[in-house]
Amino acid sequence: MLDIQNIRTQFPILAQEINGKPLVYLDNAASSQKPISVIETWENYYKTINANVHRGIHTLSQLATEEMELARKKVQKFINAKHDYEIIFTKGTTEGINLIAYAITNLIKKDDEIIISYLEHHSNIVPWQMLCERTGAKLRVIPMDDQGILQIDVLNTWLNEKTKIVSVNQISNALGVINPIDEIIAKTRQLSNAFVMIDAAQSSPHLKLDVQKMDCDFLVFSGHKMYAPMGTGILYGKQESLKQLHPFHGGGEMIATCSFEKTTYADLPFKFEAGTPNVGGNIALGAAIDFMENIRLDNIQQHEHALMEYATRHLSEIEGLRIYAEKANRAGAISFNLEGVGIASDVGMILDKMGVAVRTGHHCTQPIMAYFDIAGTVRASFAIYNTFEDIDKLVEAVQKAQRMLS
Ligand code: C6P
Repeated sequence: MLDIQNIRTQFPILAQEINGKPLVYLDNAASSQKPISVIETWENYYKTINANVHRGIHTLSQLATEEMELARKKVQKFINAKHDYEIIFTKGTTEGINLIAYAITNLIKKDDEIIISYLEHHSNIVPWQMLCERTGAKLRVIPMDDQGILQIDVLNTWLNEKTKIVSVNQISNALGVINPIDEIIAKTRQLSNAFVMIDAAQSSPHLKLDVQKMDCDFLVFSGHKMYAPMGTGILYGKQESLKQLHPFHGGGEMIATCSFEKTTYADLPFKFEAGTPNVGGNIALGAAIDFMENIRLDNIQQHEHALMEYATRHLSEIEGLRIYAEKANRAGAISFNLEGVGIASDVGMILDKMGVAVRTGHHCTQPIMAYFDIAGTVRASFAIYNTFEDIDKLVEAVQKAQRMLS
């Protein structure tokens, strides 16, 4: 049995009151809170090590380099990558997707095809639209049904030699739906030579990731959603796949040789890491991975699954409350509306007054909102420190909002 109360004591922010009420933090899909081990790692880096990496011969620079490269190895192990140089530090999921969508440009011709899904966050839509504008390629979108389940049979006829990349998320941030990425990857391998990219922004905090087992080419996630500082993120790329791509940013770190006539690029991972990285943040990302691995991913998954079941059961008892994708296999987040009373943001404001933090609105997924013909939803999202009592307070606050807005 996990001692959630003990875990909670490791998160100083949770002891706060908001609007005179104990904080119930259920906006983890937007950004999770940070444990003291992560905060102290980051603080200690600035107090005792702070120096640039891979550049200096002096002791602090070497220490900073050692610590950051150790964090890279922790990430490698966390997602079971074959090599540490397949791990690229970024500032988040958005940067990782943009990096690939830009770096792949030279491999894309007019009328080639890029496949995404209906359930994508804007950051897994817009970079591909920009790539299509640059190259004349076409974007195809896997449809979903009214339970937010992707209709992946279309792939049987869509995948062919024109398909250059299939990029989908593992868990939808708006609905919490877990997508059938194993089947999507298997079909893509069977019917095309396309790259596969997985947006793991919402799965890395909740599910065990194994990139070798998944057999994806690229996988991206953000540190700040999994207990690490903001401005940290990871792009994993299979060695053979990354080697086919052009660099994204040019600058320091990413060159082997540079002259006015010609520049040659550094080996992986540095070819994709131009400029000074977020050294303290990356080291603290390593501490966040230690935190999660100490609890164990299967324990995290089990606890959050129980929270999801409890929340679904109790929220669905509220008359007039609609849970989106209620029948789908979901993790991390539950999205709902009080039908006929106010809009999602009105509900969110009342919840905030009661100390309950949730996200309301379109969650950067306007196509999903258009599908359901709504402006937005109320989204409660979970982390390891949430309790059944948090869910009770959420339900109570939603009932109060319903009374106030009716
Ligand atoms: N979703 C949410 O509240 P960044 O902002 O780069 O860390 O992550 C972008 C992103 C990409 N893909 C998915 C599936 C995501 O959920 C997110 C971030 C947050 O749902 C902020 S919009």
